Amino acid sequence: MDALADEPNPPAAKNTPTVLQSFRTELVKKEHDVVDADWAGGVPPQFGVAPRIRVGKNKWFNLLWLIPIGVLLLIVGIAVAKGLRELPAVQDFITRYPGESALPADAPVGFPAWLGWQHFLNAFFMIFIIRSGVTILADHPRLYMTRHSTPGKDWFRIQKPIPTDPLYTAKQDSITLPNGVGLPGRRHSIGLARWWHLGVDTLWLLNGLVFMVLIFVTGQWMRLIPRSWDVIPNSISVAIQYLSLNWPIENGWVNYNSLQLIAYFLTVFIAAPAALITGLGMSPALSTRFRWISSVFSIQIARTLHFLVLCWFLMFILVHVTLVLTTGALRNLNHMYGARDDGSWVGFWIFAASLIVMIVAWVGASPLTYRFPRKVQKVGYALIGPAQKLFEHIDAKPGQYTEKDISPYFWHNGKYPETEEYKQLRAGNFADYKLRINGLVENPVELDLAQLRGLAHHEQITQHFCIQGWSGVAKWGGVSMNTILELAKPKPEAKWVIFYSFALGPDGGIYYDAQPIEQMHYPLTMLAYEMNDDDLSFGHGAPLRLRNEVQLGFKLVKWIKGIEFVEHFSEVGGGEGGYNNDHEFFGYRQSI
Ligand SMILES: Nc1nc2c(c(=O)[nH]1)N[C@H]1C(S)=C(S)[C@@H](COP(=O)(O)O)O[C@H]1N2
Ligand SMILES: [Mo]
Repeated sequence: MDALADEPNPPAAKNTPTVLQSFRTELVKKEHDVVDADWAGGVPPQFGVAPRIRVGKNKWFNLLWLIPIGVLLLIVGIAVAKGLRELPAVQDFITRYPGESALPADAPVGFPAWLGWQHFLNAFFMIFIIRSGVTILADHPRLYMTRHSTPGKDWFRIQKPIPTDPLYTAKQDSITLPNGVGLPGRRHSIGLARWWHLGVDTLWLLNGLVFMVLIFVTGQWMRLIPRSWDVIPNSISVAIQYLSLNWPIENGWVNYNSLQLIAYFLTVFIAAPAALITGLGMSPALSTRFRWISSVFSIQIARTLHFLVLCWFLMFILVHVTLVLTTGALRNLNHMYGARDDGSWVGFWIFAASLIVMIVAWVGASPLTYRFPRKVQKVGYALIGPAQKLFEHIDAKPGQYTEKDISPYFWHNGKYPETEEYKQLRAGNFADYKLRINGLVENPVELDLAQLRGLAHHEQITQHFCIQGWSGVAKWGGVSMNTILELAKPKPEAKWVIFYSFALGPDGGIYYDAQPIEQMHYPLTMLAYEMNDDDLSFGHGAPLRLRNEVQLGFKLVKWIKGIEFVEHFSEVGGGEGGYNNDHEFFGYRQSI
């Protein structure tokens, strides 16, 4: 079928010198090799506020108040528990439920050395995962309960309320983290943070998998999974004993007390898998494929739960470390670090050595990331890239929503076009606009807006996933990329498609992005000139923008002026497959 059958004005003469001209010369080739003061166009630091949660409609509760409130509750709790222990009924209860649930006779005693290694690696990986995770949160420092990231509807924020400027961008909203907290922590360093987060995640999950296999092979699982309901009264008994400051007898080498058992069980079998599932719940490709799950368990719910899992881990680490050190530190350290049950200093020294390794890694991670960002990008991609590639092959077709799902507010993002070329086109209502399509195609063409509108109209209601964490559903109208392919006829060598923008990126040079040609055939890949039944606005990319629903938002180039088919993106710009990849170390496959 001829895609231009109904087209009154045939496309402009082909093979003229302009239609063949590439936009590559407008890219800035200079690659960043360090992260310094010019990072992200010299974006100045901007600090957020202490964490706040919403109470009621417009009141915000500063979570720092939890510290004095917690101390107060602890004091009250101690007083109550001490009082309770005077009561004969409570004393009988504690005698009946001293705090441990019986283990089967064949349960293993003590801790093997592999467990100590796993415990160390787990803690070591968690340092990077937590710090880079907080950096990712800092890039959109708000949490929501629905898929719409509507200003004023956030339930949690570490940033001031959103200003009223209608063109305020999500990038403007990002915050800097104090040194040593984030990884790397600088404002809008999400590209590098994601390599740390997703890269180390794979190591952490691998370590967890080995752990799961080994505990079931060796019988250690019996010590981690409650086997009888008496863990409930036993854990209440333990809680009273701890709170009354008359602590239960330590028997960790053989059996955990019930409170400890429940805490470990929840951490290993609930929190850790929940971290993985809620993390995947934020993936554009998976959410699009499994839209029926994503309808309920939207990216924002996933993000909120992912954050609550973090809170659980932080609380667990605090209580766990405190109790290990206050309930017979030397013996406890021997258990986990020395695989022995005595009062010697062996475990302590191994622990001290491991602590030094962790501190050095903690202190060195951000400076090394700023010094060798390209290496972080490469290693991160080596670790998580295969999964990202796999999810790209997922069918995006199910990812459509209905009119009633359209978000009341859709964030703006990126750097607006300020060039003379664009200003003039806009002033003339884009009458002189031409989309230039060339490269490895049989039929290089230039299309003006009337011609684009004359092509088969395609509409979709889909969800946008910004790398920073906000999301929104909108209706897009325009031309399917399939129609464009039919028209331009890519040659067999064309494997990647480059989209060029009128807008410059923060470091100069025009914004661009490379997409695999395979995805240009996906049913939800299109060029949009309409949004929510209106002409595409300036802020959202007028006159033309890309939609590809298996990818994150930054790949969806706005203010498109040209499309070039190439063999490989390494020929273009800094060679990393996109503006953000060249300049801010993002990845070129962003299905998760
Ligand atoms: N030319 C250009 N396109 C761009 C950007 C940009 O900075 N320049 N930002 C991207 C990012 S990070 C996102 S999330 C989406 C935002 O689209 P919106 O402003 O319509 O929400 O546009 C993408 N396209
Ligand atoms: Mo984005």
